Amino acid sequence: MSTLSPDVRSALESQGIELPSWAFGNSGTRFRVFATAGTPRDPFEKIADAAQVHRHTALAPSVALHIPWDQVDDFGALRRHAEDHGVALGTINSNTFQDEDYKFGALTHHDERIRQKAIDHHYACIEVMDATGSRDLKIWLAEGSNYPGQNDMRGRQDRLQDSLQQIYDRLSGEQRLVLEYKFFEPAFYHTDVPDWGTSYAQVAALGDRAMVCLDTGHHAPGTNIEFIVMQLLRLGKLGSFDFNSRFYADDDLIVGAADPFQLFRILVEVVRGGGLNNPDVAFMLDQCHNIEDKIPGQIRSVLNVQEMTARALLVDRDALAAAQQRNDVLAANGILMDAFYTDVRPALAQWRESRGLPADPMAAYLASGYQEQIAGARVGGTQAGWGA
Ligand code: PSV
Ligand code: MN
Repeated sequence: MSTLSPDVRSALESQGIELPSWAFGNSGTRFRVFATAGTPRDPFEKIADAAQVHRHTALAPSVALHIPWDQVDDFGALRRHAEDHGVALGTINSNTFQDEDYKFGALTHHDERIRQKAIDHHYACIEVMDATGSRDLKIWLAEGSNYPGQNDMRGRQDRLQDSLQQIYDRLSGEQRLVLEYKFFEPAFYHTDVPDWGTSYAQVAALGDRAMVCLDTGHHAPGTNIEFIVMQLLRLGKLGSFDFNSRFYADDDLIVGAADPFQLFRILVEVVRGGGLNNPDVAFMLDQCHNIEDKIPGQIRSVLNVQEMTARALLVDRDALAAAQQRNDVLAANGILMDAFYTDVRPALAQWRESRGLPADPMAAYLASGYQEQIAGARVGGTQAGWGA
């Protein structure tokens, strides 16, 4: 395919994908965290790197922060720094998974002192949001148990509801709470928010500005994620995506790497359900680049989302609906597959050029000299890592 229709072009033009600040720091597995020359030493340098992704793709206008990893003295200054670099500060992620006190829980803890400490952390995150202009507070909880009988799951669920309510009541204006689910890790017997249904039940009890966050790496193998996307859009509760890719566990690899077809199917449901360019549905990445360079890793990620969005937009909806109506199984499936198998890359390259963007953002970044520049300039200090 060599050209995109005006409808497809205008849908793609509005697409924005939020980058995670932590993608620019060092990361790794529990076996080794590998350092990379030029890795940012602080949130200001992370933002500068994120801005490179936007510069070459026009796809990544905002950056999510993780607190306390991105704690700074002056969030107003960080906000201005981001604006000077042509990006905005986005979602604020709370973190209750790296403090000794939270070994047995945070927002679910039966010890009222610890539970209050976790609630207070979220109040502090809301203050950060006030300073950064962020709309969304994203909560992912590393809470649960490892052994049957270890905990009273019901009591924890009740305390979670109460904690979330207190946090929700602290939000103001347009601010929202998004609750992310994950069925395992670091707890392996039960987690307190394991699935979309639990997240939905919790946020539905809070109010309109509480939504579900779907991280594509947080499901059991074989889960039909696009069904969940459909259902949450249908219910008006899909607040955000954390896009990444998994082969085995929560791999946090480049989105679309393991299963481009799954990414396509998810985006088909996004388009079908009115989730594309819908301000209620934030597209974010949640990834770590363990062995590949981080900035090109993020460029590849946003391009993968763009490419599969373009293919999803190619689905001939009228023909599909007609085939479905007449129960023509093979024709319906064929229509979907035709869109999936259409190589949109030449058309996307041409369209980028027509907008003054590089046809090949990966090559343009590599040729820009930025990687060499940061490797030479960022000497000394402590490189940011997952967790700092
Ligand atoms: C948990 O696995 C998670 O997906 C949450 O979004 C965290 O904030 C993030 O990963 C940390 O990398
Ligand atoms: Mn996530």
